[in-house]
Amino acid sequence: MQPTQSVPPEVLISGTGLFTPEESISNTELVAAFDEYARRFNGRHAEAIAAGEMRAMGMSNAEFIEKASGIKSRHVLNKSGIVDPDRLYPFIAERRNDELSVQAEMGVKAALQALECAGQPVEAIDGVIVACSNMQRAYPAMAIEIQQALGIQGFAFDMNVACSSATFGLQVATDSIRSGSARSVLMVNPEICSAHLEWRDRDCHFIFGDVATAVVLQAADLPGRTEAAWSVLGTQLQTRFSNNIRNNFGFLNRCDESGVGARDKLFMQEGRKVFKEVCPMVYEQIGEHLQAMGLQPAQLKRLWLHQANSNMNELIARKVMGREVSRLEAPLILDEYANTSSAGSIIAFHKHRSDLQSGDYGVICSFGAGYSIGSVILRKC
Ligand code: CO8
Repeated sequence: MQPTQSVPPEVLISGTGLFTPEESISNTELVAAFDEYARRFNGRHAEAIAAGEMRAMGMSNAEFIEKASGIKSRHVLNKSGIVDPDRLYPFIAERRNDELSVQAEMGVKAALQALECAGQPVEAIDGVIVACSNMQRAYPAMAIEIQQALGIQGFAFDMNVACSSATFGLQVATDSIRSGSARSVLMVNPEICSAHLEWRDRDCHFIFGDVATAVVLQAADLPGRTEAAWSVLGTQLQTRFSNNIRNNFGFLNRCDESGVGARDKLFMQEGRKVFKEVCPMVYEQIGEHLQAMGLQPAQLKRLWLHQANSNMNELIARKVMGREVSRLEAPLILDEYANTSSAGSIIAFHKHRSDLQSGDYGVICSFGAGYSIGSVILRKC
């Protein structure tokens, strides 16, 4: 008997979901709270500042923020704590172990929308991946909690590749379906960036927001609402170590009391260096990835890019396409959401794909800490 050769199934993205927190902070509100904090700080330390023993805190500026980053506002789980000049970080109450955790709750909201969009019953899902920058606890995995909350069988696990978690998650899900270890996978990106941002540092206090996104991937021959789905043609991942975006928070912290509460236990970056070093890596990767798939940049109808900085996205899109690129072709969502780490490119895909036609090509591309870059080339079914 001839051995049968199994052909890996075509993998589709058949649904996406988005949970947006109700509360939002404009640049003006954020700057007012920061400046008040800075004035009080400078007042408390007036003598030391006058004696040259301490540097006065500089004021923030809403125009600078919008010009340097493109960000106008950010959605957050809790606004009152962040805009309180005596605090400048969110209030997020602890929950009992028998309650759904905050991160799982926002993930479930996005996941339900994605399942509805895909027309998939929970029984059809074989695996759940939570892919995001920071987990609210070490274990058990948030993905397993979401799996239980939704009544999904099979497996679930968490993974973290910072801002590139979602594209890396898309590759893992695609590979699982191609290899036959799952027929359908739910990938969720619940990002609570507000809890690991230093809102008292003017260099970065404007950068992040909170959100959750979810994506359903499935084998093309599974039933569902696949007529508006996107075929995953290829995924490409790249990592290169850098200290330019770093957060040293972790379980080893208590083993050396001298570092507890120090600045490096929250998000830190060398923004200029990141901008300069990451942009070429991204546009070169997208170019190489397209070439490997036998595609020309001119065939790309949309670039759903990571949402960290509008100037960065304009540069990357221009270099990929070899011409100026419109906001329609490379949509921006960071003006309203700020940087939502792994969720940014997925929000762009969620909100800006319905006008595209059957056979159109697009790329989801993330980039960030690690450094880590992921590109996912799609064709509309
Ligand atoms: N108001 C007024 N002035 C300011 C402010 C402010 N808020 N902030 C800085 N300035 C001043 C600076 O002090 C500086 O003054 P001087 O020239 O006197 O020294 C001047 O403005 C210029 O500052 P910068 O050089 O820092 O300004 P840039 O033009 O470089 O803009 C950006 C800063 C917007 C941060 C920009 O560099 C940028 O966006 N870089 C790319 C960042 C990026 O892509 N990072 C990757 C994403 S992060 C990630 O991967 C996720 C990690 C995990 C999630 C963590 C969640 C918390």
